[in-house]
Amino acid sequence: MSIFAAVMTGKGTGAISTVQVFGDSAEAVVKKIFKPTGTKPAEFKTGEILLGTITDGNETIDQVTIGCEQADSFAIHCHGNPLIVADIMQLLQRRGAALLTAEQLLTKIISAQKAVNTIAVEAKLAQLKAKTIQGTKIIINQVEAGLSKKAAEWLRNIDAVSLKQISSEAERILENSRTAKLIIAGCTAALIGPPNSGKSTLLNYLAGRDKAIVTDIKGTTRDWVEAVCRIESLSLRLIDTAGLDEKLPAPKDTIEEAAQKKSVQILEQADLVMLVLDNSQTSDQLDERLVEKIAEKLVLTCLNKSDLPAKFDTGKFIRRGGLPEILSNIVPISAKEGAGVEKLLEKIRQVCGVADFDLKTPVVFTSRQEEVLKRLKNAKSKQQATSIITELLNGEM
Ligand SMILES: Nc1nc2c(ncn2[C@@H]2O[C@H](COP(=O)(O)OP(=O)(O)OP(=O)(O)O)[C@@H](O)[C@H]2O)c(=O)[nH]1
Ligand SMILES: [Mg+2]
Repeated sequence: MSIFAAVMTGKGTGAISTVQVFGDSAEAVVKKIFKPTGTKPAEFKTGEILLGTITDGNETIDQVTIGCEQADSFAIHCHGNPLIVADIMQLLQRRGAALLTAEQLLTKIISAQKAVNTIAVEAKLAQLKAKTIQGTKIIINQVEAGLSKKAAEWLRNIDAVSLKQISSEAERILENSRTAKLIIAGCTAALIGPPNSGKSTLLNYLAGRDKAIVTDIKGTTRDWVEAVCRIESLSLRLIDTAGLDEKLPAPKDTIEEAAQKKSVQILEQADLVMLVLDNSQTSDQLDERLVEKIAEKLVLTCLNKSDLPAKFDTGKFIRRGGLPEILSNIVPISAKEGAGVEKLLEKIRQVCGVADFDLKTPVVFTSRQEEVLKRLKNAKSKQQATSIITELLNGEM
């Protein structure tokens, strides 16, 4: 006999929380702690919801509804106060339930269902963490269509399809997965640029509130500040940086050095670099060593303060050693007045490749799938390819 319980909703205070109970003794335990409204005893039927109270002996803990999802799986919807949720979980534990995380419980529930492949289990878990609704759609699409369909197709046609074709298709899937990851997990953008160019002003504008301090003193931002904004299918995490504009590297053991180190770290981990330049300053405002640091990154250049007379000359910037790629995606804006920001948002989606991404495209969405697909790309024989594709569909998580 087994029973498991997990809180399926996020931590903190919400209107409603859900506690999931699962296992072959789930029904018996739920019946002991649940008093349905009315006089009839609790009678659970799959697909039905009952209203009542959760009680511990004579003490009522909360009024709840309980959905019977399967004969051995129940969703208790209680009030979102974390103290109530904790009380219900403790009560279940005293009644013999093993307390699990939402992920662990979902894995148990899904794995118990026959005829689901590993991708389906991974999809259920990954869906919980997707940052956008489009992200959840990409994941769901991999179960019946997308990745699963592609894998089944490879297996079905293994005699007709060449290893070279499988390899190039796997490569394509890995490539598309990088874009899908931005939609599923969100995109981190580092705001960098010379002092006073308006990085913090832009962050505040995009965040819709004053998160970072803005002054006309160079080097105002010292600590890094972040804000999340949403651009349709993209959840964009913006990080304002400091100190990168000082001469690199900064003197040892100074506050500038500490800020620079943190900013370099942020820069390296960022999916996108938003380089903020000052249109009212000359083209030598950008340190060459910073240019080198962003050469390998996806860069979008915001030519800020476009409301002021222009002193920035793109031709001169390139002649001075600035890379033309840095200016290939350049958008004039005024972060102070909001001019050009709509265009900037559109450009961000375009540069990230999410603007017209087909949500049904086969992609990988877990590190296991990615690792398996990388091996498939280099498979040396049809036999090896077959076993790798089978592993993609049915391998251990
Ligand atoms: N005219 C004009 N002024 C701007 C614009 N954006 C920012 N500013 C001004 O430029 C100054 C510097 O802005 P910040 O946002 O603090 O610049 P920053 O890049 O974060 O500066 P540091 O943190 O010092 O590196 C402030 O006085 C802003 O009001 C703009 O689009 N137009
Ligand atoms: Mg700043």
